[in-house]
Amino acid sequence: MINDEVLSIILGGGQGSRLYPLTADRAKPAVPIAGKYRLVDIPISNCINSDIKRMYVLTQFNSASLNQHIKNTYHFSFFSSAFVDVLAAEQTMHSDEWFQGTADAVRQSMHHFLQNDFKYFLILSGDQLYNMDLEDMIEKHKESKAEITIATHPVNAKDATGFGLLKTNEENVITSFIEKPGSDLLPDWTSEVSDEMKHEGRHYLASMGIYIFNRDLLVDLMSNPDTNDFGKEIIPQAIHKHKTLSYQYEGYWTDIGTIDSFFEANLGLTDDIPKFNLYGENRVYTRARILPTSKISGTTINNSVIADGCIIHAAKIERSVIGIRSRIGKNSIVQNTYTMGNDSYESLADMESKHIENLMGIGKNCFINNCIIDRNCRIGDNVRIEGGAGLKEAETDQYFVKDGIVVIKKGATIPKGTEI
Ligand code: ADQ
Ligand code: ADP
Repeated sequence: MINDEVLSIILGGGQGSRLYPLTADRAKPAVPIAGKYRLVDIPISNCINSDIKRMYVLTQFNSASLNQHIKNTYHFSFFSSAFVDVLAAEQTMHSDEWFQGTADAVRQSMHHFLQNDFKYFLILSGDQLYNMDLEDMIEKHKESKAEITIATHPVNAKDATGFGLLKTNEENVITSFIEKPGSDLLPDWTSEVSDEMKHEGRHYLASMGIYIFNRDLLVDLMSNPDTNDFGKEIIPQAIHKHKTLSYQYEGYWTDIGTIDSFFEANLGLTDDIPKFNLYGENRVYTRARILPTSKISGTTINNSVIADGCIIHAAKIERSVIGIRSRIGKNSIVQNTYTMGNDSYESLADMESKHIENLMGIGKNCFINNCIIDRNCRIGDNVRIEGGAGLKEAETDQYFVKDGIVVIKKGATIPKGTEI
């Protein structure tokens, strides 16, 4: 089934500076998460699970890994109108600049969207982890005859200042909206949330950055070239002129736009009962790679997830996410770590012909804690990486330290015996 009234636009990221260095040489939607997926698989899967199968992914720059991933993953029947297309910021007769903001990204791509037949724009953020029935949101939008609907989520005071906050009336129509207010404003701000949410300290209703717009309205709003951003300009201005509904969602939802939140969201998958459920009825789609099973020996594994195709001899793996085709050598201890794995396998013969000391992966006798290891890294034998709150921010060609997390850059080699 395809919902032929809805066209979905996935905002795939600005310059991705908050996720640097994971976005140093790939588009943000292509950042690998959860051992075998890419960020963009989350919004795309939410759409597919809701029968919305026409999607554009807007990204600031084209990257080979993003295009390959989309091309190799989302195949629809020849007879179907379904598609997932990547639109990168492009120079045109009218514009020679990168997207200036979320609304500008939509504006610059509007000529592509309007070639399709549809009634509603569904605008999604590309860096959030959640599983939501978008079809229900569209139904509520239609039933209430709203012109705009914003998905909203109750949050606590600590998180509130990072979001657009809103107030609603009894009919869930939005009456006020403020983008990322200062904390001095919070005491005077009251949102309509349930007693259960209040009990959890979640007093503020935040915009999830997920919007439905009636087609003609968005086309009209985009004709003002001075507005570049949904949260800062379009939404605060529109709520006073157009009926804007709040669609409240209380399930798990988290922003994964920073190194810290990205790290926590990944490691959260190792909890006894993870808040984001990969094992439910709703699938998260990704590339079907046809990898072999993982081979593990001599390893104590606790609260960890191990993707396909790994070869592991570690002593211990604890609270870690181990990505596809990972190798971990004897006696190594890996904890509180997300290692993204490798794009290909190397053999011992490769080591000789490429004149390299180590295969891609983690060597022998290593100790790795509080670390993100990007794809295709070589961590030599006897390396010790100890992230943690006390570790100062730092950057070298090989790694980057942020919020106590050591991020080993894509393809980096950490020589044997290194201590970080
Ligand atoms: P932010 O997440 O801070 O707030 P923004 O940085 O605009 O807003 O990002 C929204 C989405 O658009 C993200 O997926 C981002 O990667 C993407 N994006 C940003 N700039 C882009 C560009 N130039 N081209 C393409 N994509 C781009 C927004 C709302 C808040 C709301 C939060 C919820 O403004 O009101 O509370 O989302 O996370
Ligand atoms: P994804 O990018 O979705 O994770 P893969 O992990 O299968 O997909 O592949 C990533 C990249 O590595 C692709 O460019 C692929 O062509 C390349 N690759 C995969 N296997 C090999 C190999 N054995 N040798 C060289 N390159 C490979």
